[in-house]
Amino acid sequence: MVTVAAARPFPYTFDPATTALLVIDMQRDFLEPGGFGESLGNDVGQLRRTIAPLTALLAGARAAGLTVVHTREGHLPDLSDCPPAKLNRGLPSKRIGDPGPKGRILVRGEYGHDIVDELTPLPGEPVVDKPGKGAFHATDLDALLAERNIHSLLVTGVTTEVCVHTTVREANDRGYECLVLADCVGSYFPEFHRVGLDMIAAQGGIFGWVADSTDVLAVLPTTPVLQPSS
Ligand code: TIU
Repeated sequence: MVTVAAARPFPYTFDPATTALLVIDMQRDFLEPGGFGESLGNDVGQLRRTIAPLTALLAGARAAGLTVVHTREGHLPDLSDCPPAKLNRGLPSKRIGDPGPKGRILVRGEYGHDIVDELTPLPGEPVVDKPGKGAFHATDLDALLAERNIHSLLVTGVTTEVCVHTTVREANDRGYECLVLADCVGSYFPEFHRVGLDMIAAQGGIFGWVADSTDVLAVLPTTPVLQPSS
């Protein structure tokens, strides 16, 4: 067991062998111009500060032998898995499925839907495609984690108050202990980011814990932990 002493609201203890690094929706559609994020009127540059610390954390997690799981938000080409309420919500300049400079917006298989080059998954790392904001909704994430005996999640990705928050709430209700890495999650709205993190750690850690990635890197083993046999 290792402990992140600086976590708030109190130290976070985890067993690296039963912990996964969850990387949520680090897709070009959210982080680069011409995608879904920009079509909603957002400044995608706000999210890019997460890439460098997340690259370092990913390297540390891989060296420690942690399970690494990536997610991507997106839809089938015929949009049959996109509820009309989601398709029509907001006043986007382009809607989900419309053609854009990086391919059809938020559609699986398109260039913009995939993960940014800096954080490309390694072969063997699960990539969970999700139609919703939460990573557990309509996916096999819970089964995939159970199969690997995962009980704790180091949560990273975008955006803090949307897909990260939804996923942390889902995970908390399913019994996972979530540590959200403040510098590895990002929002188009700095104030939502700050308050979103405060919400997680408030009330004695109502949804989980919050810390910086350097606090985790300082305690991660530098050689691979043995994965429990499955
Ligand atoms: N719009 C926004 O902030 N986020 C999303 O639509 N999806 C994710 O957070 N991944």
